[in-house]
Amino acid sequence: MSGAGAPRLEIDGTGIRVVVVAASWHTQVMDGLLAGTRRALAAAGVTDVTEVRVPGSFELPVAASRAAAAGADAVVALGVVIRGGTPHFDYVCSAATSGLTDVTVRTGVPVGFGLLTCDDEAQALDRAGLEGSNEDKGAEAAEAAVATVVALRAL
Ligand code: DLZ
Repeated sequence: MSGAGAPRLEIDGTGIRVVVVAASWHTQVMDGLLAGTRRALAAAGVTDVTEVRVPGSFELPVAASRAAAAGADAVVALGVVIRGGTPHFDYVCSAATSGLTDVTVRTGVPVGFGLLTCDDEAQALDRAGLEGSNEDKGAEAAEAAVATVVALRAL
């Protein structure tokens, strides 16, 4: 999927409670995603931020679900899954994606989707918001989650 066409969001996240749930596989990429999320939340004025680490991306939905039940206004879910030689990749990606979708639709709490699903580590590093990366998916996920909280207030 191309990153071209991404919106530039102006968001005021003052007073919003955000929980960041982050997997632990692929440390360098995860460090970049987390840093991008922190930068974006700070830029949006979000000061109430809790970070929770889980083992892998498969565990993101249950953590997001608990965060929503505990009163988060928005959740940012971060993870990196790199394709290997078995179908395991597809199962983890599918479970994480459908699980996070279920959480956001069921609870009404916006979930920023910061799950990278890549063929190799180079693709992931290019999206991790690190020096030399072309994209900053951690920041994008945080901005999307906060912007959606603001958007839903109009309904
Ligand atoms: C098992 C596994 C593998 C092979 N690869 C990844 C990965 O690239 N990224 C990731 O976030 N998690 C991976 N996992 C771990 C699973 O998400 C999960 O933590 C385990 O299957 C235990 O439930």
